[in-house]
Amino acid sequence: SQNPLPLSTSICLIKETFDKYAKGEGDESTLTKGELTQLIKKELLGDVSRTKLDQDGDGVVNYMEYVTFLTISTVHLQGRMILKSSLKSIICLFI
Ligand SMILES: [Ca+2]
Repeated sequence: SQNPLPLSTSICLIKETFDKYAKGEGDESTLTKGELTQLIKKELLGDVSRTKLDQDGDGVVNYMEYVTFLTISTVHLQGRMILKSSLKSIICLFI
């Protein structure tokens, strides 16, 4: 079958999105505050706090921090999906 696997595609998209913004300025393996602001503004819904993403507080967001945040978001979706809430409100609930 030539049909792309939805979950595989989504996982690739998560990495591609990180890389797309991380290569903007400075270290290509981390998101600076500026890059992160752009990513949040263009790719995520809701008022996502940068400080929650930067868990070790070193001023940049590495891939692990980014994936951890998305994982928490995904887990949180499970309990909220029935309510048909927008992703925006879901993200806002736990940050
Ligand atoms: Ca960090």
